[in-house]
Amino acid sequence: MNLNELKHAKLKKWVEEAVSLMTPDSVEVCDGSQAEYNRMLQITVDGGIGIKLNPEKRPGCFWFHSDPSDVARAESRTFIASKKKEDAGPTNNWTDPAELKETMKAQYKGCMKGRTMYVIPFSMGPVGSNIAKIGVEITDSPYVVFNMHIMTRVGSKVLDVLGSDGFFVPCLHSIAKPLGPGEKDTGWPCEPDVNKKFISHFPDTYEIWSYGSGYGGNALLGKKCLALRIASVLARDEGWLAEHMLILKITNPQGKVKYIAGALPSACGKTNLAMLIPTLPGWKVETIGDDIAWMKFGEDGHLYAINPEAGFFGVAPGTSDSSNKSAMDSIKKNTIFTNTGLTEDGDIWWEQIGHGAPGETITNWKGEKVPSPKTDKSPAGQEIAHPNARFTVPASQCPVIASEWEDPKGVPISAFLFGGRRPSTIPLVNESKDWVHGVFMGSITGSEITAAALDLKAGTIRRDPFAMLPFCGYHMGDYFGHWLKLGKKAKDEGKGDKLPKIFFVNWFRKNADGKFMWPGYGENSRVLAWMFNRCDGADNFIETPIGHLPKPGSIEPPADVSAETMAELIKVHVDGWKAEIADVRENHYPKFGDRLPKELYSQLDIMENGLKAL
Ligand code: GTP
Ligand code: SPV
Ligand code: MN
Repeated sequence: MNLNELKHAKLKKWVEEAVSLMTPDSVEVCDGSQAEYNRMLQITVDGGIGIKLNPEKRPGCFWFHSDPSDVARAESRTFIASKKKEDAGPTNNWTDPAELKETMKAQYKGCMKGRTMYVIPFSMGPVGSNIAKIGVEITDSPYVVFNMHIMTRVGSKVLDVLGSDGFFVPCLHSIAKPLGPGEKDTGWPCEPDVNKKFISHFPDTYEIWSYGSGYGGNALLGKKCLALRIASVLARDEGWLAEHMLILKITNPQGKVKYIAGALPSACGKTNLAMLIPTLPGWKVETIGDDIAWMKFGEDGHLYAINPEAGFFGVAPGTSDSSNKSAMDSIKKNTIFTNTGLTEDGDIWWEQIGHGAPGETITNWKGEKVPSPKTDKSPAGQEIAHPNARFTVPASQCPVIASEWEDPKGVPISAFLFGGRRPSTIPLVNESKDWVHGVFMGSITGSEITAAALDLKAGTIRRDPFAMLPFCGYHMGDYFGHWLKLGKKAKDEGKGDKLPKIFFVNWFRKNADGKFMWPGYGENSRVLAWMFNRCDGADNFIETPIGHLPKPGSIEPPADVSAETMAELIKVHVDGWKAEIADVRENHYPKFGDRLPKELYSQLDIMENGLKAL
């Protein structure tokens, strides 16, 4: 399709302005077809950036490795440029939007020379769903085009829904690597100077401008930029929720179904939980989504969730037949691998894949040939796959995708879970006493930093409220207020009993030897079953100052977990909680100033008093 065929005047004008600023050699409007997908892949293969994997091992699969500057989200280069600084809040990088646009325009000038500009109309959510939203991404990266094909719903059908005046989020992207006459790419094209990369959001005008990165959430702008940072602002303005949550369907042995949405920070287990294979006999888990949930209250008072995405952009290292068989089965074909290892026989490999690699040598994520690993482990710092190596795969290829995953009305949520990587204090599972207490617990959630962010020190604990720290497009204090407001509204309308219950989980407690105390993965079904039964009113809990903990014996420990360890996992660690409260009081809550809802400070007092009485 060419530009003149665009019926939407505002869209056409925006694209024309981008063309005159970025001066690409040509412009293409994407139609979302298979032929287009194949053609984009071929461009990257012909350009020497992508490698087609052995079709006998991985049919339809391709391997890429990126630049060392471009392997994860760049949080320090991510900006929330609201008109007023205070609207971005203390957890976001703020810059004046007018100044930022000037700076970025100077960089965008001529940045697509020698390349094609692709205009990608996409829908986040089933096309036409009343929870879905439309975005249009402009990019000069064919890699972005085929990844967007997988991750979102792309093409002419989206333009049909958009009509001549529908709402869309403009998403401007360039890898920032213009080509001179006859010049060709010599590797992964991007701006290698991290300080020149920009991932910018303009919440007052619902716009996204990204420059210099071709990787993941920095470049596939439907994902974190639109579906979380801009969508969280839309959700605040329109009264719904845009969250960093997986959505799973769970069926008990009696055939009863519930849907659970769960927020865990990046690389803390959402994809794994969404595809979990229960070790508990008779239980079944199916996937609706693995990273993002958009939720609106229905007329009946239930909260309905859709997965706005159409694919998974999953962490590769650690994924194996024993940890996540469904993910391994999903990625057997038609998958894009980025920054994994590449074996001599044209297949992929990563740490903890469950086996060594064939042959004498293997290509690591930097593109270097190194000795082939005989086991599935590598010394720290010498990983073959980058710790944030990822696969991009259509959700429809997941063997446990729920049949209703594309239902435009969404699925009714019975429970939320929040969690993070906490080596101490935080119990295996804990139910909040009520909605306000749940919001309080969400607001104080912390986690060890993982490799999913470029410029942070992995391993240190930071507060990551609702797993939204890098993804909330406005003041976090107001975000907590938004959650409280939705709960209050439901109660005022007499629909409080329809609100999802709120739980906290921690699969990552460690013992004195630094070993995980809980086996995790499929064994997490024991915790999901406990939550499921709580939602049905089971008397399986005890009241404590931190919330409802499992009654001893109400969660049968897995074979390799002793009774003592189990008791340790579900008890109140008074000293740890006291330290937690002190840290929240001194370091966390004061950041939000008077935008922190008063109810949350009261919750801190209530918990502190309760702990004193123990
Ligand atoms: P993002 O895509 O970055 O948002 O990550 P995610 O939350 O989907 O995390 P994912 O499921 O990809 O898991 C990340 C890492 O955590 C992988 O290396 C997993 O093997 C590991 N992991 C997942 N679940 C568990 C668990 O229950 N226990 C332990 N110990 N590790 C887990
Ligand atoms: C995350 O970091 O939470 C991801 C990967 O899901 S990215 O899309 O790069 O943000
Ligand atoms: Mn994520």
